Amino acid sequence: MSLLSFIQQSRSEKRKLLAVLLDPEKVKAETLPLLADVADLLFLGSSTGNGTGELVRTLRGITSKPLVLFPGQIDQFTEEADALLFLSVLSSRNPEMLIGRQTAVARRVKESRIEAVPMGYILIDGGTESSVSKASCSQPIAAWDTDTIVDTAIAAQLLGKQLVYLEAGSGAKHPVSLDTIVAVCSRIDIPLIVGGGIRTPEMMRAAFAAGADIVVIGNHFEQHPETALQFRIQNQI
Ligand code: 1GP
Repeated sequence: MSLLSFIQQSRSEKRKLLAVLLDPEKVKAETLPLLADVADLLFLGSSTGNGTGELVRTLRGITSKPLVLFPGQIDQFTEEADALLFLSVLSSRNPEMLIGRQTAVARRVKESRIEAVPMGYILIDGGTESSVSKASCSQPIAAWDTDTIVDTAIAAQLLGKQLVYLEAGSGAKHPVSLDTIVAVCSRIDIPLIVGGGIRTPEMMRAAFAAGADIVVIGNHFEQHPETALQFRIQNQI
């Protein structure tokens, strides 16, 4: 089954999904079996750095869960993964992040036949300068500016994106607010991903209850992999 069909089917069955974000340069190999067990999806990537190909090969020996590239850089592309979040940073006004980097890698992606899922990526201020903000040389949308966040998400859908990702930034002090999640998901018809600064099962469940279809957790599991089982989704909220 394709990644998009899996996400859409889960949504129609009201099944929420936990995506564990693995940074190839930071993840500890001994934590992978547990994290892969708890996750519904494994996102691979980071704002900088490389090593996704090797991580995909390691994970193939551990899990059959979908391995999804969530790249911060073009050189993180590997056709060995199952799917690629082909994202455009719609909160940015930097053309490199809107179309430049996508153009640079487009031919390789097309020729690889990997499933590329068009995604609108919306960076929201999480109270710290995020590495994605630095790496993309673009400003996040202010957390209070719900109208702009919602309008950007609607624009994503109208542009043909299949997913919207509300990102507070890795290690954000403040995750995307529940009010923002409610406002966005009441106005778009495509699946919603939320990530950045989610550190407890309660925060994860609250994001789901507000309307997120997928919650992404990275930083917390890097620091406290031993807590992963507490996040297992019992389907459901
Ligand atoms: C970052 O949204 C993801 O791109 C996950 O954020 O690392 O804070 O969990 P955290």
